[in-house]
Amino acid sequence: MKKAILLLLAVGALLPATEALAVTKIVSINDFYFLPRNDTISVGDQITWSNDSDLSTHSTSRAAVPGSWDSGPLGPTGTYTLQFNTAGTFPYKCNFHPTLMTGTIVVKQGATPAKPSTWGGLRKTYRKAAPVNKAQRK
Ligand SMILES: [Cu+2]
Repeated sequence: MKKAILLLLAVGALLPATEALAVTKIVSINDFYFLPRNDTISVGDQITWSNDSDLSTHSTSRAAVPGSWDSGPLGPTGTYTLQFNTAGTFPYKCNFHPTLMTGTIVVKQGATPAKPSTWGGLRKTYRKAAPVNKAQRK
């Protein structure tokens, strides 16, 4: 028993003491709106956009801002995940419906230490996108 406790203490000493867990929030893409439209997260957190519409192809994009993100076409069930490592306000839109579909991610300085990045503090993960049927584009 004493050995087990000592072993746990030794393992605990090797782990980082104050590393906060990153959170992943979901932004649902519906037919012609993002839900929630505006969201606030902490540095190091992730957003996963999920196309929950039945038929339409959408996207999440800040393509006009160099070094920012563009999911490309996301068909129904398609998702796109991005980790935000820099505090700031990030407005974005759907490239297919730019006047109807806009949203904003506000990233606040949190407990999670910022990780260095060579491209604007963003790290993207392309997970899955359903095949795009051009006839479905509106
Ligand atoms: Cu759209």
